[in-house]
Amino acid sequence: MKTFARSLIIILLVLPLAACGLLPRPAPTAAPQPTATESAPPPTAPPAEPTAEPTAQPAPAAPFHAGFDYNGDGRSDVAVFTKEGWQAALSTGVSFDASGSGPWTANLGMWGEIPFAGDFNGDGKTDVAVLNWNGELWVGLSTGSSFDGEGSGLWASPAGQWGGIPLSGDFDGDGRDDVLVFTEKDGLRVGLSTGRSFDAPGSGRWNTPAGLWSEQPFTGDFNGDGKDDMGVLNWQGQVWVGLSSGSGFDAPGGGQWTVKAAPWGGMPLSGDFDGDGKTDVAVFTPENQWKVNLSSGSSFDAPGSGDWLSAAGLWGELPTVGDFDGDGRADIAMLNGNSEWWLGLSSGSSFDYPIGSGRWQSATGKWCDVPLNAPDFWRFDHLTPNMQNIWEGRFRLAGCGQ
Ligand SMILES: [Ca+2]
Ligand SMILES: [Ca+2]
Ligand SMILES: [Ca+2]
Ligand SMILES: [Ca+2]
Repeated sequence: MKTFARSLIIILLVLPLAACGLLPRPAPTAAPQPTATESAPPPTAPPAEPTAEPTAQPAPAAPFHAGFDYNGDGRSDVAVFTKEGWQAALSTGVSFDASGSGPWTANLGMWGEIPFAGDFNGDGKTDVAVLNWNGELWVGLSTGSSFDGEGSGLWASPAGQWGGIPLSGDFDGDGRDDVLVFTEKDGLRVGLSTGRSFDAPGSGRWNTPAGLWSEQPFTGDFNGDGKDDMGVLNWQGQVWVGLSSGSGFDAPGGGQWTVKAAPWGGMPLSGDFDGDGKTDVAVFTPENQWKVNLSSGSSFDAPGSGDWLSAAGLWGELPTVGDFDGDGRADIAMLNGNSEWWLGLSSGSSFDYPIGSGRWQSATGKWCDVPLNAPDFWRFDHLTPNMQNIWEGRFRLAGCGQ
């Protein structure tokens, strides 16, 4: 009933807009607008940040996360990392300008460090983190209106390594998100969260049958057992999965999973797009197609997989995934070169659910800002431009500083 009531309210709010033609599909926009250039950040010492006071954290109570929910109201939001700091754009279900949106104070993060997000203390509110040039992991815990909650600061971890790609997920299934750093030489380094550090017992290198450097990594609970897994899209358009046992990505059932379509050259994004509790993989292609590969628990070709129509998404825009309308199915949000957010809400079989899909008003999000948990290879290329890798030159942001 609650969902029905909310849907009804949304319908009543949005139908007049739709009738007036105010929710069009985005016209193909011009190339991203270049803005002021800036030089690459120097690899200098990290900012002076306050040392965290060790504090007890409440027992984890949050369910497995469905997205990135910075104020903990059940709808995913977006956050961006900017040269001026952190900003949150909180979802109302039909826009990103809920009360509390805007700049959020925090004591971490310098431009050039690699930002990511997760609910690291398991309180139901998504937190932010950075991997810095010293291989340190700094965390800013969400209070619901800022990222400087008690327990924020430098979190000890064996996982950090500059040059690696940080990803989040609850790999041991205890309700707190952990960190995985995908590295070139040291494989997969995991830091399990204690609620105030990433060095819980079991942290360290994790074995996996999947994942070679230069493949495109992503995380999610692909078999729906409550522990987040890792996967990669490789050059041959194959998807390999490492299922978490809680102490490694080598549980039975991992390996190459059949996909419906996952072309190399596309951008893999993970999310539970059909809301069945198992994380799926969508590959956004340069042809502006969404190839959705639904998880069966042992493959990515469950019924309903295929090309999904979408109200949003042009190649070159920056995508992120979350359950922005809070209906239990993961949606897509794209930040475009005009500093607009466009939403493709999942109906369970497409990204053009009529209520709420289209452009969302937002208090934050400019081109050159870094949307958190956008595909990691993009951030990697963007933020470490001198590092040679196969993606270099493909995902440059015009005018954002290379
Ligand atoms: Ca939290
Ligand atoms: Ca955990
Ligand atoms: Ca799992
Ligand atoms: Ca699913």
